[in-house]
Amino acid sequence: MSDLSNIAALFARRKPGHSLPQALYNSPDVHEFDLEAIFGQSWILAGFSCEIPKPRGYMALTIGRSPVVITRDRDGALRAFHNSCRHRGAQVCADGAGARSRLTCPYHQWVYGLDGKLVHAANMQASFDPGAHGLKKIHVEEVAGAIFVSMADVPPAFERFRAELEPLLAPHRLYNAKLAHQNTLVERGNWKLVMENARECYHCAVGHPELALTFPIGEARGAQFAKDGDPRHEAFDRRLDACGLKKGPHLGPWWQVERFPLREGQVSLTMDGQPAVKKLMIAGEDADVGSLRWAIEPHSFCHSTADTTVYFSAMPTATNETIVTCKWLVHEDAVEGVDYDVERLTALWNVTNLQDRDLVELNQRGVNSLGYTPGPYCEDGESYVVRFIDWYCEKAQDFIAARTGIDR
Ligand code: 3BY
Ligand code: FES
Ligand code: FE
Repeated sequence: MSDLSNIAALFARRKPGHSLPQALYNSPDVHEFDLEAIFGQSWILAGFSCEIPKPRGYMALTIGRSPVVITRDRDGALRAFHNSCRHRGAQVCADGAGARSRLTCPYHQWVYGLDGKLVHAANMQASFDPGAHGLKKIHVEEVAGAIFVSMADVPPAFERFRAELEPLLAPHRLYNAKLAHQNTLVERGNWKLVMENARECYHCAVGHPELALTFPIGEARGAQFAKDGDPRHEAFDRRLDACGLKKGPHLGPWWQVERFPLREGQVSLTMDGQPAVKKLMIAGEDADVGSLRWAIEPHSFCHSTADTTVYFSAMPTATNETIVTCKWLVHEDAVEGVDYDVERLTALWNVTNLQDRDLVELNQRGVNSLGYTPGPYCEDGESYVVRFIDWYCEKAQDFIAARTGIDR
């Protein structure tokens, strides 16, 4: 990593309540720093339990430039590893998911068990110790059918997050879900611009005419979905009580979990506001339960409506390039073409993500300008952006302080 004192100076210059100094959005050194200090030190929502079925499932993904693999053995236990061969480092499993009983490196065919142990390495000398060359473990946690991994030696404390997410997410029965569709978008923008855009709806009324039908864009300021005394919310609360669904909100240092009502008469985040899947994920017949928004710093948000859960994840791939992955989960018994249609299921987020990509790219082009000056966030409409940026700066400065003693 480059000289941390240069990066510390950038954070020292930032003005609270304002967008970041230019170099934090477009310097290659900061990109490298973010991969290690942020993506290397956080919990990442890797995907869902249903993507790694028992027995012998695996899922591989790349976090920044670190391939990781998550496995589930016959015993049902989840394990996660750096997906880098202990021979000469090749990526063992290509990104994606599937069923395998062994992980074989394509380069020289070293073979690993799903527990990460090296079980075969052809023609190695007698002095070679296979026991010392297993895949390197990383941390993994499972909450209500969602899988989180962390590459940190000591990851952020997880138990409060689990306790807050579990009771709200469990009724969506993600353990009984299947991945109906996933896709990716390459955005020519720094990951922080992608996330700033994803954390506000200040742009939504003009930027997302389709989303505006269902999403309460005027209210989406942050934790202020819940309004005491608002009759709509009181009716919503009664409805949730009747279904046994909890609302939150729970705001943690790196998460937000909250169920909120959609716009009047709308029951799902779809083009027409109606459910996209006939077989609901929650128990019962009532689909009018709003959306559970659960968002994790640094990279993701999900919306769980009665019929589907949609996942959005932003991964930095270069200083000014981010890959956005979107996944849609439906009930495992829902039949494509009968209970749902992929085009209808995915249409709203596809159009929204493309609109957001254009906004991110124009933001990056202007941020690159010789004329760029950090500007003030809207305290009301961009409160979750402020939260994200404050979290980012604090995490970065803690990382720098722990390694150099440079305090903010
Ligand atoms: O965090 C969210 O909910 C995303 C989705 C739509 C707009 N944005 C604020
Ligand atoms: Fe994996 Fe050689 S790098 S077997
Ligand atoms: Fe948007």
